[in-house]
Amino acid sequence: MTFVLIKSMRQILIVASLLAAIVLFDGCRQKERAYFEKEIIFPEEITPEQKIKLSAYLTPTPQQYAWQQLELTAFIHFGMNTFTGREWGDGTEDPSVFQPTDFNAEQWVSVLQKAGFNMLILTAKHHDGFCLWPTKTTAHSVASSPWRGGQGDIVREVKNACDKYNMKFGVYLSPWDRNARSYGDSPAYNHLFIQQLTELLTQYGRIDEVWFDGANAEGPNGKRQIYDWERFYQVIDSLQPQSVKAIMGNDIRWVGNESGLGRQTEWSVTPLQPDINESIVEENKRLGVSPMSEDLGSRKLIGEAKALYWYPSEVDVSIRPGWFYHPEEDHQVKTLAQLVDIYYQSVGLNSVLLLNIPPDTRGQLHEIDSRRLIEFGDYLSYVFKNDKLSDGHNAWRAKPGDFKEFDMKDGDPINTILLQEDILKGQRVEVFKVEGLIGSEWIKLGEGTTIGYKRLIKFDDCTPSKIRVTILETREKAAMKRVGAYFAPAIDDSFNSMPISNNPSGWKVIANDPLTLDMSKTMVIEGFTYTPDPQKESVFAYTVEISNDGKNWKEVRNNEFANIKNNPIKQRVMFKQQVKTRFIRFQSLVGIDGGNAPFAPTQIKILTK
Ligand code: FUL
Repeated sequence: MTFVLIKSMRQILIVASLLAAIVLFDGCRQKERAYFEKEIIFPEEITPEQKIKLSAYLTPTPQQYAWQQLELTAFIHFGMNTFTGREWGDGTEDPSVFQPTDFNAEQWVSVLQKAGFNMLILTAKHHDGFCLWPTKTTAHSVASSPWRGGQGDIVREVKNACDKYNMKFGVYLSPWDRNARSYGDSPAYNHLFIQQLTELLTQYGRIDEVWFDGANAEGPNGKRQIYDWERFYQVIDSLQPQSVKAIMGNDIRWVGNESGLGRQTEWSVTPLQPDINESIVEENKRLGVSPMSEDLGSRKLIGEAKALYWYPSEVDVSIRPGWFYHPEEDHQVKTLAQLVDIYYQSVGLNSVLLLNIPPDTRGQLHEIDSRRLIEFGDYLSYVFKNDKLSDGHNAWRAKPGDFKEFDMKDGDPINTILLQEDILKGQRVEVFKVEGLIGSEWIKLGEGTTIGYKRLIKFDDCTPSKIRVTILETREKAAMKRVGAYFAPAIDDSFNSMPISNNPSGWKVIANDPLTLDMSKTMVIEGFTYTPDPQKESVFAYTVEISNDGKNWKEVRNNEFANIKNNPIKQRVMFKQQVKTRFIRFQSLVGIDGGNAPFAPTQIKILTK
């Protein structure tokens, strides 16, 4: 407590001298001022206007900044519920029920890595209290299960796989524990919880995120557990100082829903207090804010605040209806279009996406989920590796009303603009607009409020020759880091698009030129997609043939990718009517530059219903 007080007094002194500088230097901007990492505590005499100005100098800690750049992170809910079919176990489950039949952590991590994910957070203990590592604190763990003869350690195997694939690793440790007898007897349970935390943070090497769930209820006998958050944080800060603490942790804020929806106005600078103790809860009440509030950073709110925090948002959502695997939800895996929407509404709205993919009872990601993840990763890299601006990487400073024009590389269509502020210089933009020069007219493509680390704006396909970004309102001169323009192809979810290479159903490429595929059984096919490779000459004219025995072939398509030279995007070809076939072959007749340009297995996806 004394420490907190001294820290606060020091803060107030720093803020007071900064304030003096602002008053003194107002109107004379050549001097770059000091920044505040993670928090600013306001002195009492400060005006609302001065608070707004100061808010522009708040920045993330290095840990928060590293985390923000991960963008795509994966949640893995795996545990007792996987085997009981429940979402919340009650803690009375028999450990013998936990028995993955073909556990393979490398399968999880390799799929996630291919799909572009940068961190995996594992439910080391969910609310049922069953620990996925052989903890000394309770017998309710993998050590009491028949899996690997009681010698197994899920946390270890997952961490080893993450290390092998260069994937960051985090742990979810549920404070609410429906198995621990001490739960509700506050000091005793806090002691147990700290021991569990210590085991996880000392036995597995580097941990980059610790996720404390907010879900909570009374312990046995109706006793309410009072958690010692301050001590939990100290344990993490001392054992894994590079780690961020999420949700009931003071580095990363829950976005406020589990549907994958960010806010249109998303301030990482907020008066919502991240630490948890009674006076803080009171202060949040006074301001009327909680992680679910729509407004977490307006001028009005800041005007009423006593302090501000860098407390950025994380969007957690499951690829399936539940957080744990249930076979009856196999047909409810989110579609590619839904996942891409979620991406635009999380990463594209100044948040990190934490997408949950629950392994099945084998202990592997289900084929449907794996395929969808790879499609998702392929789609994102296809879109965002093709920036259509030639000069969007140049940083620029913007005061209200300032704009900058950017050149499009060629006459490609676009439908997405990416904007980034340099958040190491604070989050400052309050209103912006984006226009495109179409013919001789500037047409508004989109507008918005906050930008922050990243903002994506989606609009109808168009082909401007220039892009103009105008910063209309800011809290201080904004530091713009990056502008990008992209084309995101429309996604038709009424079809399944099946990859040929690494096909989950074991399809085989039996010849490369012409590209010939054996699907091992008769399939009903609606068409195919072809994604040109910018490094290679694209196919121009082609035929597609089908066969049921691999010997007698029938042509079902003989055509050209008419505009592929000017618009080298994914081509979708639908057959006049669906075909039933076991074998299919794709013959390139000529490339766009007159050369021999065979189809490659990685470029083709088969569309089925
Ligand atoms: C919630 C929990 O109750 C769910 O089971 C899940 O773990 C989700 C991420 O958080 O609060």
